[in-house]
Amino acid sequence: MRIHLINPSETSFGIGVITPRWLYVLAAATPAGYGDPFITDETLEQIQPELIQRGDIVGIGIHTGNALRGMQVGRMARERGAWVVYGGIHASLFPEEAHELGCAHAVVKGDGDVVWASVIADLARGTAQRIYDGGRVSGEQFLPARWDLAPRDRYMWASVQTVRGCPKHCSFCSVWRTDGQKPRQPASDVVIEEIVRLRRLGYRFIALADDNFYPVTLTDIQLAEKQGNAHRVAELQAMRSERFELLEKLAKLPADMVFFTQITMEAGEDTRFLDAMRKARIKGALVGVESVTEEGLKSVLKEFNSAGDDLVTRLSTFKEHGVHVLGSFIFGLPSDHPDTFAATGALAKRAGVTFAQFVMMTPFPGTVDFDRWERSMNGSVPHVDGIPITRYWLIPDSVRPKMFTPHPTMTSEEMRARTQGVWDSFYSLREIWKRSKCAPDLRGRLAFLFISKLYRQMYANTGISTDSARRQRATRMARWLAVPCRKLFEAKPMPELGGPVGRRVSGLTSITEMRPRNRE
Ligand code: B12
Ligand code: SF4
Repeated sequence: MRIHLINPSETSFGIGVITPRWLYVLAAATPAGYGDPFITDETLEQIQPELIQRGDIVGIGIHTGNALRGMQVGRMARERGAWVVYGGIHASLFPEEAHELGCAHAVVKGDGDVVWASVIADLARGTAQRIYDGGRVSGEQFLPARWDLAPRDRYMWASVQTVRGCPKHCSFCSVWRTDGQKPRQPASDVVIEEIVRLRRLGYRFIALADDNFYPVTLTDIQLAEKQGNAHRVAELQAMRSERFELLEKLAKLPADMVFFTQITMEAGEDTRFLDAMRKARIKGALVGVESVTEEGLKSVLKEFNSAGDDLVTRLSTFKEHGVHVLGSFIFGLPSDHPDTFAATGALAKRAGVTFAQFVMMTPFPGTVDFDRWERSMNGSVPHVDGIPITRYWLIPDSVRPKMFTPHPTMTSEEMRARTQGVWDSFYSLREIWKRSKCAPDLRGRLAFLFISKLYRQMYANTGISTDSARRQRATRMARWLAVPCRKLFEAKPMPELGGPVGRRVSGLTSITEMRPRNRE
């Protein structure tokens, strides 16, 4: 009995930008007695069916965008006589779906870190349950990933998680519902140890796959103080201190390391935090800007974001403090009109964001938007190819609608074309070259140009409602660009790098310094 872990994808680029972390976390959760799992990341290459044999266990992790491909892979594995288990955010939200489609033997809801070993043991005994609930494991139970199993020459960035969950409740996001609103943080030394292992292997670019790297804001603390809630103040301060502790330890890692994270723009008012990020070499962050107008922000329940000129100031502050912004914007909100597209593109340029993504409003399951949309159908849901539109991820992409929530004034084709126009303008050679001034020399500027073009190809035309012709064109271009780009992320392994030395004071690790690795 062999264990397989498969990250499904319709599109394979040969090279991956970021390692899918779940694959290597589940590999770590696989009991040693079964040997190292066979890992296939289809964003690199498609699975070879002959690898799967009768009696093997196949774990497939799905989010909504790759659920359909995940079902195809599961069906194929079942036909070959394997036991098929689904997990991941989509399986957590729809645990019955893979069963109904005849693809699953078992489905895991929630975190796999702890429950995966019991699932395997049950399958081996022939006593598998239909559905397992892995729950939300505590920060101490997060498993560091098995990076020794990752192909070093295929990824640009590795991924490490420093916090799961987010206290906000944006209407288009399911994270706060699935991962919870209470942030869960592993001990900083555990995070550092994992990063050290990655650096030893030759990874120096690390994406912090966090939902929100800044889970406690200054406003949260002030509010709790105003309410006279001493317990809450202490709790928030402790969480904030843990963030600073991690940042200080990151700063002690080798000087060539580069980190990237995801964060709310509230950090723009906390320059002490931004400075600590800069020292920790967190050189960039995806910031969910979503909309540049107050109305737009209100409609996505993100009033804590700034709009207009305040937004420009907030985003510029990141850059002034050494943290580059990848601004993420949503188009297709009810308050959007034809002028919104160009205005958003212009604001992104004015605010000096280094990268930007412009995504079409998509009602992802588990979100407030999805619930609203489903309710708005009043029980009479249109079907496409026999599939209710509220299960759009199962509709083959050749007939899948391009937009799910109709806009009051614009057609979906108009919005798609205008969105593409913004991508084209933001990523025109001229604009990229202007932005490339942030690089120190000509080589750096050329590297910036390549990466910008690759980013545009990988993300502008690969959304869930993109048709296959567009996706194929984008994929061809991305495959071509990915090879030279990955070279830019290569680093010499540092096998001698030591791990953190911790001195425990009142149960807290207070001192961390890097030491040469003990050779014994
Ligand atoms: C980092 C990240 C990214 C990164 C890196 C992606 C990568 N290569 O890994 C980037 C920035 C590239 C990205 C892009 C996108 N992302 Co993203 N991303 C995340 C984020 C923040 C963390 C994912 C992560 O690595 N977590 C750490 C691992 C360890 O956790 P995990 O994947 O949940 O796995 C655990 C369990 O789910 C379970 N599990 C998972 N698989 C399996 C399988 C089995 C068999 C079992 C037993 C258990 C199991 O066990 C694991 C360990 O506990 C999540 C938010 C989240 N909380 O999930 C969003 C998230 C997954 N992304 C999301 C979206 C929408 C996108 C984009 C479509 C955004 C966009 N519009 O462009 C793109 C799509 C990219 C693509 N083509 O796949 C949504 C997905 C919503 C949905 N219903 O599917 C999420 C949930 C965020 C959100 N706002 O709602 N993303
Ligand atoms: S979009 Fe970001 S800030 Fe909003 S709930 Fe999701 S993770 Fe939190």
